[in-house]
Amino acid sequence: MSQNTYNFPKEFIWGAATASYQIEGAWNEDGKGESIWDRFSHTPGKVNNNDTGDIANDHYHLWRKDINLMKELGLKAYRFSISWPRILPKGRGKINQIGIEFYSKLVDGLLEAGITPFATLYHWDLPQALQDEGGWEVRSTAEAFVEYTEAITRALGDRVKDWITINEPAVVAWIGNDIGEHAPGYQDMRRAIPVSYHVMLAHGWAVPIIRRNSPNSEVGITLNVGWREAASNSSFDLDAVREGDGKWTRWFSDPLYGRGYPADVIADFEKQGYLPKGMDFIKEGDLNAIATPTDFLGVNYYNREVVRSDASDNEPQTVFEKPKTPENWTEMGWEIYPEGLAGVLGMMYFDYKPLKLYVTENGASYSTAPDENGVVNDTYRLDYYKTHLAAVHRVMQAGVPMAGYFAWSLMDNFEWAKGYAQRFGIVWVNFETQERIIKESANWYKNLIKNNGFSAQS
Ligand code: IFM
Repeated sequence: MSQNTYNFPKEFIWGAATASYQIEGAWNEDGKGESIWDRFSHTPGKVNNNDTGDIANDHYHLWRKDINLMKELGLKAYRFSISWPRILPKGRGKINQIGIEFYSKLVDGLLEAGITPFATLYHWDLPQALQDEGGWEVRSTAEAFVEYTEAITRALGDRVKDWITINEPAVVAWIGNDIGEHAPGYQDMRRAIPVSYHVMLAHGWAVPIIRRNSPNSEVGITLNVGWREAASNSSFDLDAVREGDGKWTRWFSDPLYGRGYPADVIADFEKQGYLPKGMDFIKEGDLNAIATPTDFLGVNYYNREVVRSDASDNEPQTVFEKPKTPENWTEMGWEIYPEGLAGVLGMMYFDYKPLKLYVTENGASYSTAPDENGVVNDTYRLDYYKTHLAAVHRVMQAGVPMAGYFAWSLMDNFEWAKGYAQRFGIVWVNFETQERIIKESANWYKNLIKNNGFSAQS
């Protein structure tokens, strides 16, 4: 094998990912209940340009066309999420059969096309009715998640054999409830901490239900794992990295793998006054539930963060971000740093030893539009995929059991608070006409899948 050729094992799973609110549209059709993202995006000023997911990619109606697209690309797997309020409009209670049928037909269509469905149960569209009762801040929402899991896995468990419980619990907790940029939009760490806890509890409670209703399936959770580097070797910068990794990663991965909550992060939160009543939401047996063994870990990775403490007597900075050019930074304002993907995969595997790992999301936002011939020549995105897949290949050589890779995203879609201004798709979407155009990055990915590998020159 030449040094610049990257071959993957024959069972390696190549996929692309989406999420319900980002693509489905049909926000109030066929009995679907309101979600917190419907409420949030309908509130003026919350989303760039006041964009909403009301129509989005109209995937709810165009799903057959989208499966054809996946078939055309040769995808082996498709990661999508299920909209909880489409199944249980009020979050619990009466099941909306039409909602179940939508996903049932989608799954059948995927299987007929030879594409393995990977279903995520929660990718942020909480039923608004549950938010009105306190949302993830209260334990009863984790209980309702169990009811929802029961309903959907009973319906699809015979055909879906790969399940992801929660997507990015850190984003749910910190961006939705502390930073406030996502629904429900609170800015309050005292709320966000119990939120961070109940999403993990919901995950743990769901695992045995999925196993019961979906025999021989595999179950995991997806964490967003960022790569942080200290801007210098000063104790301030190093401690800022510890703090960031602690809050964003270890706070979720430590309890997941049976270590309980990290003492240093609890101490940070106490010092900041965020735990006035301690961790009184932890009840007997909960930590065991959160640590229920899983079959895989999903990792979402996008960029590096160079962490600089603002301590006034800090040492001079020695580590710098790359120059701000499009080959180094995506339009999200995220630095491109493929070594960070190798870093997070190695860190998560060698620290926690999950049985196997998937990259469940990785990709780049560039708005490159079709040229006069209708070709979308998205070179920067294509380069991003090449360098990041080389990183995946590298960690596999080092012994990390990687089972698959999902490009984010199958198609341009509603990028949360950024609306439609940010395009992550390997397929272009014209949101006026719903036309889809396969971008050059997708053509490259198609070739890679066909050859089960690529060469750096291709
Ligand atoms: O679009 C999101 C996705 O829903 C979750 N992970 C990050 C992506 C890019 O921001």
